[in-house]
Amino acid sequence: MAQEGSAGEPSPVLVEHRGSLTLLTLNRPDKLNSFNEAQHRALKAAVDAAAADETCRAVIITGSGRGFCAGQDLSDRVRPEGGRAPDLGETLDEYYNPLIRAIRAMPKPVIAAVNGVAAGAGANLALACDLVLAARSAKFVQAFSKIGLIPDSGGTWMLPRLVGEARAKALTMLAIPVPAEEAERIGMIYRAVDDSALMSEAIALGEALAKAPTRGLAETKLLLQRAFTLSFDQQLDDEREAQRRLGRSADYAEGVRAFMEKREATFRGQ
Ligand code: LHQ
Repeated sequence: MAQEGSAGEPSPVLVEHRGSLTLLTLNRPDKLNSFNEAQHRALKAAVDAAAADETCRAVIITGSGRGFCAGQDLSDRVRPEGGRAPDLGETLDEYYNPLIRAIRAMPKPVIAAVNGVAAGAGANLALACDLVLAARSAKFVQAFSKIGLIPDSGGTWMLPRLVGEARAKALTMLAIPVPAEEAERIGMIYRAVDDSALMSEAIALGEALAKAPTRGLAETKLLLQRAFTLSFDQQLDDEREAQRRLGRSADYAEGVRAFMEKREATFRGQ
């Protein structure tokens, strides 16, 4: 088990390798792990490294302290009366959009273990992950409308798909905090769990996924994500091509052999 970022200045993202599972912990607890530049750069680098690392077959993103992530660090963003307006589009192009795209494109499952409040881009970072587990005390807040912004980091795309347009409009326009259990009930997240069980449940899920046929999971992830933008016919064609690729994989051969031999399969992610 390797722990990086423990020497000198505390690293804004801790990276821990647990066999084939990589655990990324946002680490600015005094600021509820809100994003400054350093945390952005560190998380993006860690996500890219996990994507490229063939020994990594599942990723967990969580937060240290009592929050998951409070979105942009607004203390960096105070503009004096009459000061020059910032270009927030540049911020999205440089930081948030590449991060969200990297998570959605990563060819392995990404779990969000939401340990506390997830607000603004922090909520949408969690929703960009493939499986969201949240502690019962956690809540999700689309806080953007309180400061005159739109729900970025994919929020306007994800939310109507997850919870329907009517709820998405209410949650975003009114910035209503959604407790974890309600988030589960309305289909915004996978599951709410007891606070004390969050990390053990997330790690158990991550370890199970890290032993699964990784290539099949990656194809499943990408097919499900694209399903909303393709026609049924296009989707059937894409399923055929994915199945063609997977039919040639070692994990498929092992899965069928193991089934016929009535034993547990050993998948290698190949
Ligand atoms: C914070 C923050 C924070 C700094 C809590 N910044 N310090 C993209 C493009 C570019 C620019 C703009 O943004 C974006 C994307 C975005 O994410 S926009 C949305 C930004 N986020 C927010 O508006 C959320 C602001 N935070 C809150 O509404 C509350 O803090 C939440 C609901 C997250 C938690 O409430 P509480 O549990 O009551 O905690 P608290 O408010 O007391 O916060 C604890 C500390 O954390 C506090 O500092 P202090 O020194 O007083 O203890 C806060 O100031 C600090 N903090 N969020 N985003």
